Amino acid sequence: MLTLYNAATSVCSVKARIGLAEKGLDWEDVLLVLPNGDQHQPKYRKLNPNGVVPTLVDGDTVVIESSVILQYIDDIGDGTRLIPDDKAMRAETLVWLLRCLEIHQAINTMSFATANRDKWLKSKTPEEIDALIAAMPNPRLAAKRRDLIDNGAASANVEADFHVLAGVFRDMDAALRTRRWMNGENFGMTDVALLAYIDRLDRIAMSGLWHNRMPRITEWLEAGRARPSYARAMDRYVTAEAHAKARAVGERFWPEIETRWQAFLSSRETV
Ligand SMILES: N[C@@H](CCC(=O)N[C@@H](CS)C(=O)NCC(=O)O)C(=O)O
Repeated sequence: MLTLYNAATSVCSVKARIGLAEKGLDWEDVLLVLPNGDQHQPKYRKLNPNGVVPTLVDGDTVVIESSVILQYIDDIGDGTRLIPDDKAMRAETLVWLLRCLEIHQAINTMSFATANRDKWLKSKTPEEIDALIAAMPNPRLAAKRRDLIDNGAASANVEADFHVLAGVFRDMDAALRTRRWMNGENFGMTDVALLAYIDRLDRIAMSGLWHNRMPRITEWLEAGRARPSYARAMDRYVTAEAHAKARAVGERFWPEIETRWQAFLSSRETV
């Protein structure tokens, strides 16, 4: 039996769960509570020295990094291959899997500049926040987390990650103009890899980043959400009430993000 160390609402965990469900694989969950710092417990850090979820354990094999986990489960599962056979499409897919590292960081920035920051500031003492940040093993990511907690949507990280997101939306829109899914006529690895990230932005009320200019991305998101794998990966982990709460919090921050996003788009147009 596969064991997935993951967290209920974590985007990378949802991504791994969608992949497992698409492949028709069974797994057992070990659910970590990230705001409690479970990811920094020594026993978990032996599995994942980066102190992040998800981690997949298959017997003696420990696999970290959500995009690598997707490739691993594609290799062990019997179901339809997620990675395309076509060489060009496969190369494109691998580039998307590499891009996921920065895409995840951009989604993390948008979450911690808004809804997650709000939650932390309301539920934790400054000392608890300091301790959680100090426990992060990567000093660069810890400095970013500090900046987002201190500065919220005004953080320079928000603008930097607008560049990443703008490129993602541009390339998704271009691909979806020519085909039904990111992987072609069939749902595949790139779709699995991207769904949880775009889903998160929408869940925290930020679909305005793309929707008016690129409605195809919303159509793709809705089609992905309609798949049984999405329900399997999401429904038993996140309640409708929790989704509604995340959206309501996100809506409070959207006007500020939207103002910065529009300024960012205008500045690009004038370059
Ligand atoms: N590149 C990693 C990123 C993993 C990651 O950062 N996961 C987040 C949740 S989506 C996490 O565990 N955060 C814990 C923390 O920030 O302390 C992957 O794709 O697996």
